[in-house]
Amino acid sequence: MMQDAPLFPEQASTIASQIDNLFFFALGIAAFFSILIALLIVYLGVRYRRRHAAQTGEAPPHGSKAQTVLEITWSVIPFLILMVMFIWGVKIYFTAARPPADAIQFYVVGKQWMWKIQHPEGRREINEMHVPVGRPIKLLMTSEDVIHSFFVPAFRIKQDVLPGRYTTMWFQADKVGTYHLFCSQYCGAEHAKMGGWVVVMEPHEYQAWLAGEKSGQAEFMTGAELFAARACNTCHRPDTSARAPILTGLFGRQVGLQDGRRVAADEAYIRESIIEPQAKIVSGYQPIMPTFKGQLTEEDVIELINYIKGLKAPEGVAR
Ligand code: HEC
Ligand SMILES: [Cu+2]
Repeated sequence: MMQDAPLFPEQASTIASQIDNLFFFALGIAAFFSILIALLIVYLGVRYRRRHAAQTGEAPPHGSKAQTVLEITWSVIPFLILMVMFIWGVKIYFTAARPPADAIQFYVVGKQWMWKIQHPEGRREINEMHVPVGRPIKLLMTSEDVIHSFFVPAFRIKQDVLPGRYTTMWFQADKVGTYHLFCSQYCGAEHAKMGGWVVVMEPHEYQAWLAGEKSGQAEFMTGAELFAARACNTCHRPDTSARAPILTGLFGRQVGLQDGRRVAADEAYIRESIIEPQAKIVSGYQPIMPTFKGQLTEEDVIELINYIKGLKAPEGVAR
């Protein structure tokens, strides 16, 4: 309805209209009470104005039943209105915070001053993100330097991107088109230029795009190449766990630690195992793994995580 209003971005994701409805509800309530109060101020000012010089104010009657009823009314009604907003907001927040299980996972690395995107199939892009329409997309995001924030107004999603940590966000675009992407945390001199486009395509066009020309793709090492180049494979062997744990089937498993804790091997755990190996020692092993802090870019780390995720145990083989 407000497509043409310049301040009102297009709705292009499944959650956009839900967020807008809540926004307009809150705006409507605020406008209704602001106008009501403004009119009452004027009306009561005139109605109870001082009519002659000797007139003094009258104290309101205390403890009357009418007064008690009035006070309860003006407390309970706003309370109920706020509870409606609260419960409605929590419902939307829960949806927005939990990616569906079948979401396709993309990686995003923020860097002064660009967005680097990586597709699950390994395809990389800068300041452009091609996605299929009608599919839930999960973003696993981190920053190479300072705090950035990934913001797509048309999808009504925004999430800070932090150095040294993974944050996630998800969306499902429901309209083919090209939508603006911004960084919404001031991140240095060229912050204003840090943005790009999300290109939403029909699934078959997306497949064609993925398969299409790879020119302009910068050369980079894949996870498997990094695993060998960084000599991870001298300790982590697929056949023996003598020096280091076998990484096959690690992703998604529970890992027992030396101090008795058990942790889930998710992306954040694998990242920490590479950058800060001493933080969590796997039970039964010595802390001999060297740190790779400062030696790998966040994109390298993502490549390695992707590689390790792909090391699936063959059927029926217990680790
Ligand atoms: C010097 C031998 C050595 C090298 C080189 C090494 N690691 Fe390790 N790694 C270990 C040992 C020992 C452990 C178990 C003790 C610990 O948690 O630190 C481990 C633990 C891990 C874990 C956690 C495994 C689990 O079962 O929870 C991951 C993931 C990992 N390494 C990845 C890597 C990657 C990726 C590289 C290369 C960039 C690498 N390692 C290089 C020895 C090594
Ligand atoms: Cu930024």
